[in-house]
Amino acid sequence: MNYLNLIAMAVPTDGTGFTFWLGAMAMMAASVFFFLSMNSVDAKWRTSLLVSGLITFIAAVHYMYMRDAHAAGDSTTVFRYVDWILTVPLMCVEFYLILKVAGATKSHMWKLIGFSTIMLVTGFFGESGWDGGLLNASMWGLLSGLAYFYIAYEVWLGSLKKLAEAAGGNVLKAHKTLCWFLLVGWAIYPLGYMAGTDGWYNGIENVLPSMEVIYNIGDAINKIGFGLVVYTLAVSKD
Ligand SMILES: *C/C=C(C)/C=C/C=C(C)/C=C/C1=C(C)CCCC1(C)C
Repeated sequence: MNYLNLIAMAVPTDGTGFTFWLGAMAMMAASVFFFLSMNSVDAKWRTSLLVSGLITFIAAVHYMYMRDAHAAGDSTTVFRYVDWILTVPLMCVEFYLILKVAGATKSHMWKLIGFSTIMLVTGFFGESGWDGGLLNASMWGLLSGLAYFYIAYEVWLGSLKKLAEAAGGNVLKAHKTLCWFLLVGWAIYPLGYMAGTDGWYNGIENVLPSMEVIYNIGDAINKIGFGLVVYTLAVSKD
């Protein structure tokens, strides 16, 4: 039986499978939208829209693989983390492009990329059960969380905040939006991690949706939602 038949059978009974299917479609549609919008905005925003489209395009491809893996009953962890290790640094590039007008430098960008890489690699070790002794899932999750907090700190209260405040106006507004995506949007992921791994937080999976569904919601908000914020910025006349 081919995957298409499997999916057709799974959709009515497998809500998680359906969110992969919906995710793939939404990411594809968003990519087309961002790419086609590039020509109708001011030149200074074109790269940002291009990056938004690349992020959702890379995700769309991985969602198709994850959809099929899930339908076949296989793990999606590797596809998930390959997707993130490509798209999260691109999101850091996006943050940098938005704050560049305020004076953000390449070194800010590399710092964000560096810490987000640490965040993802430690998360991957936790999910793949690497070590399992002292370095169990909750320990890896803690290390990953520290890297995440550092990123949030740097953008919310650190040097990037000072730059945005000095710039004022639309840049400051864009910075505020970015801050909330980082604090609320990115915080969806550790919830998914806790729902899908073992640790002091065991039992949380009883009150939360599954890890996969939580990650899919997070990706929709952060990849498509954030791209739409960039689009709104790009078409607004200042
Ligand atoms: C498009 C994909 C995005 C924006 C992915 C973001 C992922 C995270 C912010 C993941 C964070 C994690 C923690 C803070 C702790 C537990 C392990 C992770 C990797 C799920």
